[in-house]
Amino acid sequence: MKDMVKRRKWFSCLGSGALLGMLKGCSGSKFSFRPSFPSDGNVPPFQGERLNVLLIVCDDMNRRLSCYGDPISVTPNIDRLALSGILFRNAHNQYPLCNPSRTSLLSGYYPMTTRVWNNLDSLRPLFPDLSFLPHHFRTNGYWTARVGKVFHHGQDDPASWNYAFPAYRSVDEADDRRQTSWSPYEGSIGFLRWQAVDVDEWQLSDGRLTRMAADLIKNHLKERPGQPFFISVGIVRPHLPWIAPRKYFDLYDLFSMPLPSTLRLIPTGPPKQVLHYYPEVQDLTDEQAKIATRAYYACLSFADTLIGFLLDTLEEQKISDKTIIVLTSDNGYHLGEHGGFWEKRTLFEESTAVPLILSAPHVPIYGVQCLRPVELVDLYPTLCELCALPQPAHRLHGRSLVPLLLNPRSSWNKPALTMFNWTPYTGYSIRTERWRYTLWEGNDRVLELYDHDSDPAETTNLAYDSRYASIVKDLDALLSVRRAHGSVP
Ligand SMILES: [Ca+2]
Repeated sequence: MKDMVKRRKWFSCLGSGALLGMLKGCSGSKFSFRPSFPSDGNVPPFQGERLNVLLIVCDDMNRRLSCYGDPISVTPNIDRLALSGILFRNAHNQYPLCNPSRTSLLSGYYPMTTRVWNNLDSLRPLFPDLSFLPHHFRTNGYWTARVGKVFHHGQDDPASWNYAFPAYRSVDEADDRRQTSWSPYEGSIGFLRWQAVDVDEWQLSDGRLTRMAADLIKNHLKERPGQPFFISVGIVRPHLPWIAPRKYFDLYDLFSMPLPSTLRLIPTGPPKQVLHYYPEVQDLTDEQAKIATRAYYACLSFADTLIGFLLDTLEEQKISDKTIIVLTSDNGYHLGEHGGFWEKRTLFEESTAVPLILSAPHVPIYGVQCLRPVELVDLYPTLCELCALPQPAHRLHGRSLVPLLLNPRSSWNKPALTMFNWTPYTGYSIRTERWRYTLWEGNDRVLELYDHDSDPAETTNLAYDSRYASIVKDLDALLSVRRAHGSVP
């Protein structure tokens, strides 16, 4: 039976290239794609001309994307990026909140070691000399630049960049005023605020920053020909407030908006103390939930257009075959699941899972999906290996994804680990291909186990069902190994 499950998943890997190719909006794009056929062939080591890196980090973007199977999402540009690379279906952040997640991704350390667990903490008191990912590229001959929010606000690492544009919302005073003076917004429920605006993409901060990033790429090619770049672009949408040009709201029919099956189902798995609902948004009517959901989708499609603009820039500059592109997000986002969560900061799938698409021109396999559980902390060693850089002086906690890029069905025994602290508990959750296992440690130990083969919405906690005792035991051992690995610098 186990073998059958595995084989079925292998087939789904094989079929995904064709599936992606059928997605709406993929044809007629300017981004040229290689034909899609997976291969198990051996690949020579990465040599020769050093590749550029474009790292796009969105904010609070979950997997409601058509290339991830979402039935209504209009994200043609992310879809075409997926066609040119590997889409990781089971990728997870290490701490579902902006600053802790970004610090982990950029340092290569798990949050148990960074000790960065909120948006004000800094890694520097503990690790004053650590080389963040872009800094490591800079010291190895790359020209590095940041546009927008890459590190969290106030946590930027100046040594990482040859050039850094302002962070989001300091880019344009007029837009700052526009964003803050829209109060009351067109609509709001508690902290959920949205506005369909009658300006185009390029008058909003995310659009301005994206154009700046494109100009930066063009200028770099003129001014420093031959020097590879590492440019990271932080796109803040779909983070709140959900502001987007009106045409993106018009893409979605309000009454067709999906509502989660768990909208009014309070979970019984986690300790009650960690179910930190916001009362003002917990008990939305169906119509309110649909209005909020549409605003989120509008912002997803707005971000998608900006991502497309960056892909077009690489194409126009004839460097798409010399540039590694990574698209991801710092955390996922709940749209009402599990009894009315509208944010992240839980250890459920919607909060830990992030989109992750990696397109490297020298990887011969593309347009396929990988089902193995991977982590944002894996990006540091992956990008080092893809660009033939030495690993940094500190011991990275992640593992290079290159074996999965070369063969998305490679055996892979490492789960994805996400932690979250909510006094009086600290939770540690691992995701394998089939299971989510979560351990909450406080004055007592609380366990959760969900079977994603039969319960992808994570509604039935199997941890205390004796039939699953051996699975709990195995996963607990796996979690212990991962925690030990990630707790030592
Ligand atoms: Ca975030």
